[in-house]
Amino acid sequence: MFFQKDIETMPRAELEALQLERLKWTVDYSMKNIPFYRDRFEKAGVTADKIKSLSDIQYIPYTTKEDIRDTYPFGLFGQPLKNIVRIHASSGTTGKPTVVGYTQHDLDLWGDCVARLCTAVGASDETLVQIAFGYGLFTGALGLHYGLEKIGATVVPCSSGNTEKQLMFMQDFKTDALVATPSYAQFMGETAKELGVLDKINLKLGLFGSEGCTEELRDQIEKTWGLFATDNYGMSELMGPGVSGDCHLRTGMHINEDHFFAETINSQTGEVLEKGTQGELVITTLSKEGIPMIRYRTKDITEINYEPCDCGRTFARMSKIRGRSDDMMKIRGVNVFPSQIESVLMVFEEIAPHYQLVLTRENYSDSLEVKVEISDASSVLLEDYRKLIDLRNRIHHNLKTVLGIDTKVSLVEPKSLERFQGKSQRILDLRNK
Ligand code: DLL
Repeated sequence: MFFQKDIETMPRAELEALQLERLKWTVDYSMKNIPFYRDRFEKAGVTADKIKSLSDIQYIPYTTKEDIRDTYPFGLFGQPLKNIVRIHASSGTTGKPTVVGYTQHDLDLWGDCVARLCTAVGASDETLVQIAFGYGLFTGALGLHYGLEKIGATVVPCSSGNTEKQLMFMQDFKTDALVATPSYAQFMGETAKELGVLDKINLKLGLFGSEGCTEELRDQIEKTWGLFATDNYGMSELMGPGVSGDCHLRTGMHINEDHFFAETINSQTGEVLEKGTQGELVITTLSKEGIPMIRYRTKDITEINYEPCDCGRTFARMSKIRGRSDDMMKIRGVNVFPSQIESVLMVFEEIAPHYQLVLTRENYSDSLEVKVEISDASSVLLEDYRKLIDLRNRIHHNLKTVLGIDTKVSLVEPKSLERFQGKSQRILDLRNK
């Protein structure tokens, strides 16, 4: 199913010609309207006229989150506030949030991009969908909200939290689809089980995103709910959700390439990588007016597949996010991503999909403790010391095989680790404490 079939299945040569035209427009527009870009491009000798092919993008400097912070709040806006109709912001853990603005034109495009991705996984005007992302400055809720309304779905803006009420609506409204972070979807499933209402709910589709979710965790969520779980990627700086998402075949997330140009780079050296190579995703917006982003370093690690998809879309597909270059933990010289740990943990039936990674430093040496929750169903294990030790040893062994380093595995009681209604925060870094 398509929302804008002509665009989504455009032959690649045509698509690339469109991208080139829009790239030139974006560079020209940004130079004319945004002093930050004008200064940068003048220094680098960049003008729209000099861009003759898409690969010429390599001569344009990168933009980073620090650039947005340094120009806080509106310094990168391409339009006066009179023409900005919406502002969102992402809550940074350090310093000022990053603030983004949208013109009406941007909001229309945003709605189209989200509508395409929701349609690609089977949402339609027959779908009743509950949005359990937090409404507010976060782009997730309103982004999905307007995209789903655009396809005529019946949208219930529940926001996050109030889990029991959400479960009641799911039963009473016969809700078909859920929009949430994967961790909150899993938590809602656990609560539904506890309340004995799981089999009274008939969710068919999960539109998940905004945080990493390994295939193993996705399988667990599907098993709990009996739904079809899909992954959606985006970030506020680029628009919000709607940058890329699964189609029904789930062989990678289709990038809305008529509005976003994607590259991968070596995050250490900044060198552009061969197409298809795993690296840090760099995105250039091609149509945005409110806050165009040129060669924005996302810090998210992925690889892009340019082969056409069996679904008929010609838009390239990016893999699930493998991690963030700044989430990568360097432990005694070894690079470790939380997603690797999650994949190992999820295959153990005795544990719940809840874990925490605690980093400490002693005598200049880093240690990683992996705290894992015993699942409710396996709580009998807590009475059997020998079995617990055996489970812990098996987890430790598998982690060592995959990561190549020793970790300390601690099994903790059911429901003792914190639950998240928004993005989960699983790393506790105490190394500088
Ligand atoms: O999370 C936008 C969004 C909302 C996307 C709802 C999808 C669904 P930010 O709050 O700015 O925006 O966070 C962006 O979240 O750089 C990634 O590290 C992470 N992220 C987003 N989607 C995914 C995903 C929204 N599907 C940051 N898988 C990004 C893994 C994701 N990580």
